Amino acid sequence: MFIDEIKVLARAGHGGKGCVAFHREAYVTKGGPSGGNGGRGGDVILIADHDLNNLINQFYVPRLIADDGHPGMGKGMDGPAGKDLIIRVPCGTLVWRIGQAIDRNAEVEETEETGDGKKITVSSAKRPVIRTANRAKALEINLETEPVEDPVARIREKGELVCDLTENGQQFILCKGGRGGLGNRNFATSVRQAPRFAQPGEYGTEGEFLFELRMVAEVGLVGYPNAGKSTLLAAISHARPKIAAYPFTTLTPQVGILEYPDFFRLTVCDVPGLIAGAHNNVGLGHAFLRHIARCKYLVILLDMAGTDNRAPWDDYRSLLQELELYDPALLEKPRLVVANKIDEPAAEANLKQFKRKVRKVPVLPISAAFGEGIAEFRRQIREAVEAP
Ligand SMILES: Nc1nc2c(ncn2[C@@H]2O[C@H](COP(=O)(O)OP(=O)(O)OP(=O)(O)O)[C@@H](O)[C@H]2O)c(=O)[nH]1
Ligand SMILES: [Mg+2]
Repeated sequence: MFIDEIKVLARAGHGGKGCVAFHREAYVTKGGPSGGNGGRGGDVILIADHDLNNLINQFYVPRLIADDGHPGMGKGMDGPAGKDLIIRVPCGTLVWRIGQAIDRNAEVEETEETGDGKKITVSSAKRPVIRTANRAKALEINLETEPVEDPVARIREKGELVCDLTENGQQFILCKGGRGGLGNRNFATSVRQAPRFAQPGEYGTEGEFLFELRMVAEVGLVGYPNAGKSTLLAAISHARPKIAAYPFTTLTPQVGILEYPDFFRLTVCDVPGLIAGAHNNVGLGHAFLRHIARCKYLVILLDMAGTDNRAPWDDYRSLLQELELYDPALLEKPRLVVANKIDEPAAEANLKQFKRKVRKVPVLPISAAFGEGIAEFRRQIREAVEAP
C-alpha cells in the first residue's frame, strides 16, 4: 500500500507534577520540605529518513502520543522525563496544521462559535479539540456553496504549513512536552518553612496535522498511460519499474537515479498516467501530481505512434491543460517535449504532423524500448537541471 497523505493526531507528554513531602529522619525534627520536581513531558519529534518512501507507518499508527513526565518523589527525588516519541517520515514530507494551535496552559476565557451557530464561553485550558464537523466552520469554508471534491485538500489550502522535511536526518519538534511542576522544597521561605503545596505539570502542545508526501526529484515524467514513461525510466536509470502494454501499469510514483560517468547524479520521478478529465477524478485523478510539484524540470512524454487511436497533438494539449488545472505553477517550470516510440511505422508521419500543428515547441524523438535518442535525452535533462 502506498500512502502519501494521512491525517494524524500528535500530542506531547504532560509534565509530571511536583511532590509534597517532608524530610524524615531520626533525631531531625521538622526536617523541612523535600518534594522533588516532576519530569518534563516527552516531545513528538519528526525525523526525515531517506530509507522510507511512503507514510505507511502513520497509516497504521495515526496517533502520535509521547510519554508523560513522571511525578516528583519524596527525599528530594525529581521525576524522570517522559520519553520523546521519535517518528521517522520519508524525505519530502510536508506537515500542515489542521485547525488552530491549542495551548492548554494559557487560561483565557473565550467565546467560541460551535458548528450549529450557538456561542459558548469556554476556558481555553479546557477547550476541546475542534472536531472535523466544526473545523470547516472554523476555517470559514462553506461546504454547501463551495464544491469540494476533497475536503482534506481544501482544509489544507487554508491550513498552516508547519514544516517541510526534505533532507535526510532533518529534525523537527512537532509537539513540545510540558514542563514538570516544581516540588514543595522550591517554595520554602523564611516565613513559610513548610509549604504544603507543589506545582502541577504543564500540558504539552498538541494538534491535528496532515502529513503530505511530495517526492523529492529533479525531473518529473508526465504522460498518458502507456506512453512509455516506465520504459524510459528503466532505460535511463537502475530503477526497474513494472512495464506492460496496458494502461495504469504504474500505480504509485517511482523515483529512479540517473548516474553519469563523472558521478553526477540526478533523480527522475515516474508518476501514474495522466488523462484528460483527471481533475474530475477520471482515471487515477491527478492527486499524484503533487509528486512532481517539487521537480525542477518536467518531461512531457508523448506516444508518437498514436497507440489506442490517440493523436499525439491532442494528448499534448490535454496534458498541459490537466497540469494547469492542478496547479498553474507547474506550467511555469521549464519542460521538454519527448516523442516516444519513434521506432513504430506510424511515428514518422505523426511527428511531422505534430510539428506542423504545435509550432515553436522543440521535440526530442526517442525510442525508450530500443535505446534510440536516450543518450541525447540524458544530456538534455542534465543540461536543464544544471542550468541556474
Ligand atoms: N515500440 C515501442 N514500444 C514501447 C516503447 N516504449 C514503451 N513501449 C511499450 O509501451 C507499453 C507501455 O509502456 P510503459 O512503460 O509501461 O508505459 P507507462 O507510460 O509507464 O504506462 P502506465 O504506467 O500505465 O502509465 C509497453 O508495452 C512497452 O513495451 C518504444 O519506444 N517503442
Ligand atoms: Mg508506468
